[in-house]
Amino acid sequence: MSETHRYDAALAADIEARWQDYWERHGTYETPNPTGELADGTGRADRPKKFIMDMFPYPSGAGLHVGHPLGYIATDVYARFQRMNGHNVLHTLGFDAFGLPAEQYAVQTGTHPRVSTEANMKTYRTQLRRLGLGYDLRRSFATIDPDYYRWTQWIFVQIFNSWYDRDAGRARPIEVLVAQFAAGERATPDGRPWAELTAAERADVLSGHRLAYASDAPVNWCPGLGTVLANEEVTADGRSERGNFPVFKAKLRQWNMRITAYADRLIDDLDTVDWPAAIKIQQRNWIGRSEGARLDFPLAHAAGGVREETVTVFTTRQDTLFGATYMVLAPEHPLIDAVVPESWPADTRQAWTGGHATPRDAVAAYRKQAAAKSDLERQAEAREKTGVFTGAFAVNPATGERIPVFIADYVLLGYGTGAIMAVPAHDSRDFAFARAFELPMRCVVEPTDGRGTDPAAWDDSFNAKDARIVNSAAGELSLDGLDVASAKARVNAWLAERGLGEGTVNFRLRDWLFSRQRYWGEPFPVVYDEDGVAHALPESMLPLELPEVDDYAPRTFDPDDADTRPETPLSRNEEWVNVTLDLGDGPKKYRRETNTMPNWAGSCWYQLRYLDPFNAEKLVDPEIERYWMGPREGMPTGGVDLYVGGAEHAVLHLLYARFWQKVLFDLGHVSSPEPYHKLYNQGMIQAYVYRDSRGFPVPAAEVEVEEHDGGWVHAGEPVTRELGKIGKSLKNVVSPDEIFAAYGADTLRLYEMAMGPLDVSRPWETRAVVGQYRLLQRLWRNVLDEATGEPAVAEEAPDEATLRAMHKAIDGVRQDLEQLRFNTAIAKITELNNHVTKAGGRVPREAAETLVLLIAPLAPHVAEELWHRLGHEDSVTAADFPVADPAFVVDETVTCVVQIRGKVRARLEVAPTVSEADLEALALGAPAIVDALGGDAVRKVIVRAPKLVNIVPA
Ligand code: ANZ
Repeated sequence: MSETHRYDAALAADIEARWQDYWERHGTYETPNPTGELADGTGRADRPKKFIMDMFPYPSGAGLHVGHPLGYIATDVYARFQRMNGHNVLHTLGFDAFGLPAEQYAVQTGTHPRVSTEANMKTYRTQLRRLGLGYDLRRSFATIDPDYYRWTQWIFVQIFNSWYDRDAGRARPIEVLVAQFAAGERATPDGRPWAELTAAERADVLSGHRLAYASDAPVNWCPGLGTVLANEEVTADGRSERGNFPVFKAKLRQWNMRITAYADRLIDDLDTVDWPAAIKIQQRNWIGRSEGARLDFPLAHAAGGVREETVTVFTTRQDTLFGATYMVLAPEHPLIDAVVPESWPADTRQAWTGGHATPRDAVAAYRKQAAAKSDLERQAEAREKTGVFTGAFAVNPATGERIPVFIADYVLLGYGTGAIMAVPAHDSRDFAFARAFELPMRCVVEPTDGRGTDPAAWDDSFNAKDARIVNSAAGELSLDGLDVASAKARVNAWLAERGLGEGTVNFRLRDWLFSRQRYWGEPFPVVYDEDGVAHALPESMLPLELPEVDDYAPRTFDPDDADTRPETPLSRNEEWVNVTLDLGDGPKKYRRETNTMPNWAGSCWYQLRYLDPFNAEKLVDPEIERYWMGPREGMPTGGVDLYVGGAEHAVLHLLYARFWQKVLFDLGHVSSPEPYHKLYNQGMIQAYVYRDSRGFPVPAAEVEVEEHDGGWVHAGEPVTRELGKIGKSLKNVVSPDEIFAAYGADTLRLYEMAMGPLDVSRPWETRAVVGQYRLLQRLWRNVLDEATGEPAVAEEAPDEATLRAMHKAIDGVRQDLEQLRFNTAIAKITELNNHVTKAGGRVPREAAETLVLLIAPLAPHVAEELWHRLGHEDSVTAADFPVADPAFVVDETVTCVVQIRGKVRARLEVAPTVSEADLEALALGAPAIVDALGGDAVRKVIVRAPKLVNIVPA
């Protein structure tokens, strides 16, 4: 028998290449828009839409390994399924192509980052095509394309030119604010009329409101990378996420995005999107909304009496005000220098001074020590509490008591007001500090655990909030007997009456540090005039293209040298930096901004450009945007229908993209305030890592299993095995190319989808891939004659059992695909395939076609080929996904109880659809009933199909 039509790797490769060419030639995955350049006359844009998206990749030099495409295959299967369900499906993939690795490679090799990035993208495109991913390639782009980053820059300009109007609850054009200042509706910071302010002064005032602004704030400076970093890019232990270098706080003039203006909306709108609960929690925690109060503590003169200066604290426990027995300021707090006295006051305790002769010495020494620690280290609960007395006193506004003011590193400058009222009896950090520094404690919330009200006898603070306030009355303010919530409300009112403070909401979220000292990023569309005032470039000057430079290298420094300062590669190109431009008021000299945008910029809005990639007039046409992204039933804030990517982006990309989308929404450029309606986090494909006795990874491909004891050996030596990430450094990379060669893309797709539920991590096992290959081989043989390649199906209707198996599979696979349960869908297809194999003989055409249609989203090449050989002209991608006939899906029989005068006499197994007449006949004919009736006549039969028959004899 000739083997030429057997499904093997060579045949798979041939089929796959042919169909990939076919799809490309026919534009099979090209999706029409309702209007504009991509509109067509097919009417497909009248169908319901589905916008299905992956987090786009950064094209690295190593190409794809088998772990990368897990999510891409999943969205592709879902997209194909929805296409077959009659949806107009938008599915494409671009590249997030600015970023550090290309730049580092450029530095090492002298290759322009664009050149290496383009080459990497080419490899990716080849590999993605080889996987059979159905993308509308017309809509694909890279963030480094000037046509794309023109709009990234344009959005920056929109953000720069707007401010957050708290009264309106949204962003508005900056001209509205200027008009308010000019009309005197809004006072300038120093009260002078707007008209009297110089241009630079006005720019300064506006900068305090713009949603994109430059400021001299302490930022995360990473000498090892030569750039500043956003908070989200710094690890919990204060190092750079990339490269793991130390990060220091340094005061530098940098661009920021006022994302904090959106803190509330970023929290509230999480309720409208369909995201994994864990990601929502991470975003909520990152934004960190705390309700509390700000209140002022007056400082005291050494001799007694209050000074003019006050220290404002932020507290979430204003109800414990009477228990505040000292204060703590962050070591960097700006007020400190003004309050530190020349010498230690008389009532200074030895323990407070740190052994220093003067408060100034003590403060200076302590500041130095604190600067060397990361915020996280400083806040660690268990750490020994350190600090020093500043020599200054403040007055507790409720008790009138004089309380000492300390500096301690557990208070952070960047949170709240950078100062706290310390309530040692009810806060565990304060408790530890008070113990270490012999400071008084006062119990003001009555413990509910029987420990009594003397903190001196306690092991730790009492923090429970379901308790009553005690020891809290002085003057007009009494909180005694109130519960915590009422006491907070009472204190808020008292503070407001006296002008001492007010209830407020504080956020942990900081503004987004938006500039990097890099070459390979979007240039800022900003120039500075001779007064140093920043101007956004007009739209006609965009894109501002990245200039060619001789030296792309960021200047990096000794990673541990905190005193270094960054140097931007673009600043080395004087010709580009110094320009004469006409910004509307005649040609003038300007200096360009030489920072570039962070690599998050391009991914903040790419979903919008997929919609309308060729639009030269607008970011996106409003009608097209509404069609694909607009709010609709079940998704009040609109957005992409399905967005699949890794959970590691919880607070970076996913937060930034939501923020940009909201600004664009406020300014009227888009109709949906949320970018991604449904988010799904795929798990990771891991692979075994084998290590030798020194702990070094050995090439996984060369490891063998030892016969006798089942251990692993490499080059004759025993090695250990564990699961880890796939990567070069762990020597466990499996390239999809190997699997294509051994089995074909359809097998790889099936294997990745069958490995387990999509959202859990799973170990790659090359040996197990063959299982899915066999499924395809069996399916192939069930449809075709391997000798001739002709269809081998029976042109007759399937029998009852096969119909049931078919419709059950259809029903189950449909539900599974809808809910992204690809592994169980494959199990059901396998079951049906086994059923028809076992039935023997030729497979009825209807069953064969059902199998082909069910597997089409998962293994599209095989499905196309079989569909074609079964005699269909059109691509299987255009076929309808089968719909189950409920009659065949329900359980085969139900039990019917047959009674005589209400007594059970027989049980019958009947079809659930049995008719009343048939059921009556069945009951009367049942041997047990015939016996029981003993020939008596029947007066009445009551039938309740399919479960009950009651017979009443005469
Ligand atoms: C008095 C108090 C009494 C506090 C008490 C807590 C318990 P969250 O919930 O995270 O917002 N705090 C305020 N600013 C701080 C800073 N810059 N560095 C370190 N700690 C700071 O925490 C708010 C609480 O953390 C505030 O409430 C303050 O301590 C402290 F029984 O004030 B509390």
